[in-house]
Amino acid sequence: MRIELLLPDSAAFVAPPRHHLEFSHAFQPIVDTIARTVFAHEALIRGMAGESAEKVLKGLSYETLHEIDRQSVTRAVATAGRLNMQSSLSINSLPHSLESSSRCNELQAASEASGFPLSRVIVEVTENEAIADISGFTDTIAEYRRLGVQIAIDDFGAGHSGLNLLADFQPDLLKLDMNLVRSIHNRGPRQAIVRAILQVCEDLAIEVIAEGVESPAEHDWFSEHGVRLFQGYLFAKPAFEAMPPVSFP
Ligand code: G
Ligand code: MN
Repeated sequence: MRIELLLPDSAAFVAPPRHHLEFSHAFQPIVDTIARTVFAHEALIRGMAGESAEKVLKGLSYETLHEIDRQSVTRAVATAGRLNMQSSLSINSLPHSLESSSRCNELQAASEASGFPLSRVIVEVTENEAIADISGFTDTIAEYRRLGVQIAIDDFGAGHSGLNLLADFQPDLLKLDMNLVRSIHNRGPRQAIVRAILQVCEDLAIEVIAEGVESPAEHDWFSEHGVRLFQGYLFAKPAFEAMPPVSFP
């Protein structure tokens, strides 16, 4: 289902007031272990005292969740600018809250105000939500791509659509769900599935990020299979309103 925004043709249109919601972000590095650089930081929603996203978002209405989601993108860009972040910035978003041109305008305005360029913004969406209306979704994504924003599919392999999604939509990046990553080095069936995903991504020129890497053995397996981008406690935990130090393997 697409949310259609009906804009009046008069120039006197005034946007509804937006109340300020109390939340901030922690940032977790996504590292390139070949170049030994920080490729991006993922912005993760936190309470003002660092509370978990789960705690902040629990029990909120659909409308409030979307309002948080919308403010999350612009606020993360503002914080990245303030932190003088030199890497890319990866931000989670619900596909439905991306769908309006005012969102693109807000993102552009946040980028200009903070000095953080849109060419270093990545929007992460989860495959389940993305696939609900694929043609509406690809139209929306085209707008973001025109601004230079890159798109990642988050938690890939955790939902039900899996590889099907890639037939209709090719993201710039694909984040392999941590359940596929966990103990990959001694799980035959996981290895078979992941090898197939890696092959598809190579054929479609999609960069893969292995998420939730906790052990050197997990990193080594992926590294031997051509993956160079990683996120996980092995390298760095998320840090509240800060860019944490990274330990490279
Ligand atoms: O859904 P998404 O992939 O955006 O969420 C990332 C979540 O995974 C964050 O809450 C982050 O704190 C958590 N996370 C990041 N790295 C690791 C890890 O190595 N292990 C575990 N268990 N969780 C992780
Ligand atoms: Mn994510």
